[in-house]
Amino acid sequence: MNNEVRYAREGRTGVITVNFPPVNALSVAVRAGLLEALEAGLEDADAEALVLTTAGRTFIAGADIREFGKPPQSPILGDVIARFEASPKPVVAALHGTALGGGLELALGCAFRVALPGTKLGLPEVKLGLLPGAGGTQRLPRLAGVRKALEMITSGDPVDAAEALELGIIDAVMDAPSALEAGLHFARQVLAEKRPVRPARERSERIAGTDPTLFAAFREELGARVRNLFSPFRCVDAVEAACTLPFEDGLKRERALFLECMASPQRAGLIHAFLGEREVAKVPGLPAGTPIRPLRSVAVIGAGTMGGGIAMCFANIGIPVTLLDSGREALDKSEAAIRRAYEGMIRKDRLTSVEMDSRLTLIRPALSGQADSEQALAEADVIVEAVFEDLVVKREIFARLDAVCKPGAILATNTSTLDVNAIAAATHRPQDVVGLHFFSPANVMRLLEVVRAEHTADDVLATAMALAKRIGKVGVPVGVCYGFVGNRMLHQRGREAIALVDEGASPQHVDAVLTGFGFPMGPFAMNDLAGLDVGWRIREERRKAGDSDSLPVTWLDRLAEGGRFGQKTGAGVYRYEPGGHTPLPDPAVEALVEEHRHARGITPRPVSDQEIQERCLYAMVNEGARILEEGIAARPLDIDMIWIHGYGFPAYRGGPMFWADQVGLPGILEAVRGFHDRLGGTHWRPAPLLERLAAEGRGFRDL
Ligand code: 3H9
Repeated sequence: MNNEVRYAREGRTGVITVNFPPVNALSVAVRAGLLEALEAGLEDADAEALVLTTAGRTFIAGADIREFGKPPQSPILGDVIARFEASPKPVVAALHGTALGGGLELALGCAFRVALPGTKLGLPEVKLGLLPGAGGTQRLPRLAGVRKALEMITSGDPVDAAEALELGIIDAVMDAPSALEAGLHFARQVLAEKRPVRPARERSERIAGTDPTLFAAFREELGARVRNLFSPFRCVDAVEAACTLPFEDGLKRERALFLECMASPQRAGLIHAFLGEREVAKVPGLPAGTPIRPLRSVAVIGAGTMGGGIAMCFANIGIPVTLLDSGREALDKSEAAIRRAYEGMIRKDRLTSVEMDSRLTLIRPALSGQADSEQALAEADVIVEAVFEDLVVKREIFARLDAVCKPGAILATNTSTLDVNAIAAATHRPQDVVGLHFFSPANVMRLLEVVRAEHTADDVLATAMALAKRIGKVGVPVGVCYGFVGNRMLHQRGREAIALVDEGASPQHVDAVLTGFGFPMGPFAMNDLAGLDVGWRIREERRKAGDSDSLPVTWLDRLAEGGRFGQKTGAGVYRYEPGGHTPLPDPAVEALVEEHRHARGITPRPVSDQEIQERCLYAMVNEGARILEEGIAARPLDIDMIWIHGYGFPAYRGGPMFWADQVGLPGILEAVRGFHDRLGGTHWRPAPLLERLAAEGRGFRDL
């Protein structure tokens, strides 16, 4: 027997224990160990029943993701499960923590399932671009019914033990000191009652007579939600096979569909996104055991939309926050906005009113300069400054924080563009200063760029990364430069989007190509949502500062000058019905664009979908390569996580740098060179890193 799976006996019950930290994933060693342990249990004459359990914090969380993409090794999971299902001795799967994917599939192959309260059970394969490939699509509908199985398998969302019991997925929920004890107790009952075993494969009552039109209707529903995805539709095909084919044939169909998903680029992208989200927290060069500073109370300076959203992030995890502003009106408005946001969550069943009340009591508005707000600043472990983008104002605030805050407090700025080194230099403790760049709405968006300035101490960076995790964000470390990583790349995409319209495309054409690529929104619809005034002010500032990368005045600036600020004014690049959010093409914008072209002597030409996609996305990839060269992002995956979690880059494409590797760097380089020759501009000059990797036949993945 191997180290990962052990067999022992407790009274009349044999116990198979999987011990493969961190999540008992079904690696090849675990699969082999399971078969050996089962064999030992069947040969053990004194064992009349068997319990399958796991060590550590969770039951089996699925197949071992790290084996995907490599040739499959025997024994395959489906065969292991078949052996458990055929066991002449009843096997009780004892579940705790999470029973997911292949882990739940193995449990479904056991004679009985018992779970501790709070256990989560699910088939999340679809979130990795896969489908349950070890019988889950065949056994779950037989236990839980077809509609519920379709919902669980295509959403990937788990159910808790109580619901699983109600649905018939498990046989009991037991409040025992451990899953093992629950399993042993249940096994004793089975033996005492001589309870008959009815394997899932033999149960057909819940699938018999399924209305065949259910599947077409379900596909249609899915089409509206996840039109670009491959695996959810294969999940439906597999569940349909459970209802139309004999069990063994259904398994074969499931396996074939699983292999199709495994071979799809979406699977590769989604697994890169899954692993990347975890990898990004491990900051290169930051020792694993770096101490973390305390996080017991927070002060947020500036009660605008950002400040309010940031305060909510901390209140949501039970940390008291003082929200400071120099104006009473701003504080009142912010309080009302925070309440409205929580009420919205209640309406969507994501929060109870009791939870809302306790969160609201944790957020304490305070007028700056008053004794109570000074005291809150003096006592806070972390202070997040979120006032408007003005370096002089921010430096004044940091100088004051330096005078008021306790030693060791972390002084964070939420700037999206300004130089964090210059802000840190306004204090005598630059080691305690870090950038925390939240994205709007701060309480919703998962990305947090953690800006490491020149003197930021290791433990401050480590604390900022830990803080991101605690408030449910994906923290990504970045260096100091204009716009950091996300906005710097966005600037390049925006430049191309505007220029494409100058040359003849319509805004809706540009948006349609990028939503077709998988973004939830095109660049212009996004501008309208964020407010055209925001980008306009930034472009004006950059022009005034003589920034070499600034854009000339464009039709987009003209729209903002005319008071079209986007959704909030009912008109921007698009027009909106009163109170509506659907972007509608506006002839007034067409006329303005036409006028702008005329003034610049441009004759509009047809622009292809391919050109739109390449110019918008290759401009980002080229800039991403520069960002890597400069060390502003340490790894390509950091850029990928920023774009997936902050800008809606489709996770199934893995992020811009992962996607670029899949497209092929030589082809991208050739196109970039072509754009440079045709359009000019330093931004189209190929990044040396892109040139080097393409010449060496390597990809960003090899860095
Ligand atoms: C499948 O089962 C296919 C089958 O149908 C068919 C086969 C034929 N494998 O998330 P955490 C690592 S597909 C390998 O931070 P948490 C993870 O990378 C699978 N490693 O912890 C991390 O590593 P590190 C279906 C895995 O407590 C560490 O464990 N199953 C796997 O926040 C801790 O992870 C799933 O999709 C894995 N399967 O959450 C479940 N899972 O420490 C995916 C995790 O080096 N997993 N790791 O960074 C999860 O949803 C969460 O990890 C879980 C724990 C809820 C279990």
